[in-house]
Amino acid sequence: MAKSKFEYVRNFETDDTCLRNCYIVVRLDGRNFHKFAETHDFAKPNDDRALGLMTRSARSVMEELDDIVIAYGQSDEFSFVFKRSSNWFKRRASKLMTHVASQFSSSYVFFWKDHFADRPLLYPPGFDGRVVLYPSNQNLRDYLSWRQADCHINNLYNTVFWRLVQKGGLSTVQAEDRLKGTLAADKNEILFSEFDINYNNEPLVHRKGTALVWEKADETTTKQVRVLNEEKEVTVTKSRKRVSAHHCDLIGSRSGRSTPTS
Ligand code: DGT
Ligand code: MG
Ligand code: MG
Ligand code: MG
Ligand code: MG
Repeated sequence: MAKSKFEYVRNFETDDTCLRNCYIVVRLDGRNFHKFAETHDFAKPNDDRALGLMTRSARSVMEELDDIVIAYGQSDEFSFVFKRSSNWFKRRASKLMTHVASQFSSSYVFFWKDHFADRPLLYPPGFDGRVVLYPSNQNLRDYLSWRQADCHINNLYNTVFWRLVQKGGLSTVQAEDRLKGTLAADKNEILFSEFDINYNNEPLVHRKGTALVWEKADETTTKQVRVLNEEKEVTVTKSRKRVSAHHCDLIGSRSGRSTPTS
């Protein structure tokens, strides 16, 4: 078929192929979730319904899209790591990023009612996305450690901050002043001496975030079969891949590995 005279506009498209042999990381972050959390009365500092919905949406991304080997999420963000050899959508950054962002956003809305039964969704949430390439295993490990360290730092701060406000009778301004210049050890001490809280006993999902990985699990089912005109029941075991969630140190000692929560 002859090309139309308009065909040349295709040449304006830029090449955004991701460099080969690199891990492709897509990180999403909720748009203005400060307001979104306020509007929907999220519990402070952590709302387990909201965290559960983030994880459910990330699971949908892993199940529906190809080649994601691990995902890690905390607060209003989730990172998705594509395997180094992935050739999905010819490694085009915009295709990968927009598929992740739209699958995640539509899942967030689709599964909302399962997590917030008595709370209507008041306006459509959005998520930004970015693509980052990591050439080595060490770089990828450090990336995940960085996000998990962010989770830890914010959660420790928020845990003390909201204790001081909710139980300590301080205003938010006073609590902010009180925490100015404090180190992690000081915050742990405030929690322990004033509120009888050992930070290390706070829920793992809040302290460590959520890692999703593919795991093989044996599934056993029973089937009716006919053998030589006789009905027989046989058990069939199939190995299936499924996404499982962990709340543990992503990088560190081997003993840091937790048992899956789902
Ligand atoms: P952005 O990302 O620049 O559009 O703006 P934000 O407001 O989304 O800022 P960000 O992503 O740095 O911080 C996440 C916000 O989401 C933060 O204000 C607290 C809120 N948020 C996330 N998870 C929870 C939660 O479980 N409970 C409450 N109360 N707030 C949460
Ligand atoms: Mg942000
Ligand atoms: Mg955000
Ligand atoms: Mg964020
Ligand atoms: Mg099309």
